[in-house]
Amino acid sequence: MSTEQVDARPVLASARVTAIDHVGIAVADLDATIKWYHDHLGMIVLHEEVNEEQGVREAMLSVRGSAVGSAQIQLMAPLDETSTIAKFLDKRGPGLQQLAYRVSDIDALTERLREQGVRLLYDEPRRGTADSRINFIHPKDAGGVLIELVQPATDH
Ligand code: V0V
Repeated sequence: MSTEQVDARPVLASARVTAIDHVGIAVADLDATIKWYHDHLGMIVLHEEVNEEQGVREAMLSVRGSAVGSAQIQLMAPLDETSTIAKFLDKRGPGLQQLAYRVSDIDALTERLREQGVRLLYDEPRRGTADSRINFIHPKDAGGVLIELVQPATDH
């Protein structure tokens, strides 16, 4: 093992991806889509909120009886035409918009990613679902996938 690999270990231990948190789907009509997931797949809403800064009304869905911490489906509808999700719907139509990884230390992880030349969309993490802290890796640096990094709130 090279010295470089040994040196990276403490950083990796504190700042790493711990799980797939959710898959984000852009939708035009949130209520109609929630009903579709319920009626056809039996999925239930665990959480719903409006995030003004991100320009979305969103719902987190899960499978009934799933373990705490299981990956969820995030349905996002635009609040208005300036929303990122409105632009996405205009360009591509409804569908998969992002893949979100849960991380243990978003500050340390994003610092390391920057050092590695990976573009983050925000200088500092912003407020995500349920007071989590979020940032995004530019899709051009992640094989065409918009990757969200999410550190849940400590009391969540
Ligand atoms: C754009 N591109 C994508 C993409 N959006 N590729 C994969 N997945 C996506 N979702 C591609 C696009 O095809 C272009 O490729 C290139 O990236 C640049 O796109 P653009 O049209 O010039 O840029 P915009 O204006 O569409 O912006 C794209 C970014 C924007 C990613 C910068 O969507 C953004 O800021 N996203 C982060 C915020 C966000 O997504 N908020 C909503 C979720 P070509 O054509 O040049 O090859 S809020 C949320 O998840 C919350 C609250 C939470 O989970 O807690």
